Amino acid sequence: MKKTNLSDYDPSQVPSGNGYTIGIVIAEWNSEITTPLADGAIETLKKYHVDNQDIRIVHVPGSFELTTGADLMLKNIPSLDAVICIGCVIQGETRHFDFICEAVSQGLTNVALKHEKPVIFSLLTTNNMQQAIDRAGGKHGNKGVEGAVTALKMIKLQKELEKNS
Ligand code: RBF
Repeated sequence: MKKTNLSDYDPSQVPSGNGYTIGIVIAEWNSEITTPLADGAIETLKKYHVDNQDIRIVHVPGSFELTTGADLMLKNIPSLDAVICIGCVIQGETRHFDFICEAVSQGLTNVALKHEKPVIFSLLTTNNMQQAIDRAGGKHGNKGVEGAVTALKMIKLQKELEKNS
């Protein structure tokens, strides 16, 4: 079975982001990975016509803080249509990996439901650094690009459903 790799997305299926305001929360831990992920997301948003000034970027120390970062952005910037959360957690010798991944996935789900806005999970959770490199512009694409495409699709979906309600 062909593996789905959204980095091979069909450009004709990506909605225009013209007029959308999008937040990006970037974790500083493993910045050699989160920086290319963020660059991929930003480039993709611009490619699909999101204005530079409508891309609002904040940094948080680690992936665990992505939840608070997204919550604070949505609370304080009411014009935001979605938030893309970018982090990289690499399996270590202790159970931190499990606790952080669990907290972030549950936390971001809760933030999305609380604010009723798309919150995009662009968190790499890998066994080692090479797997992260492969997904941050390497042989498995760039998950930041996929996060941006997902944000545009989810905003469009929300706007369509709200128009009909
Ligand atoms: N943050 C990450 O974004 N990626 C990691 O791989 C990561 N590993 C951590 C390992 C340990 C042992 C600790 C204590 C923290 C780690 N963090 C990591 C930071 C974490 O997301 C958070 O910033 C701190 O725990 C402070 O709340």
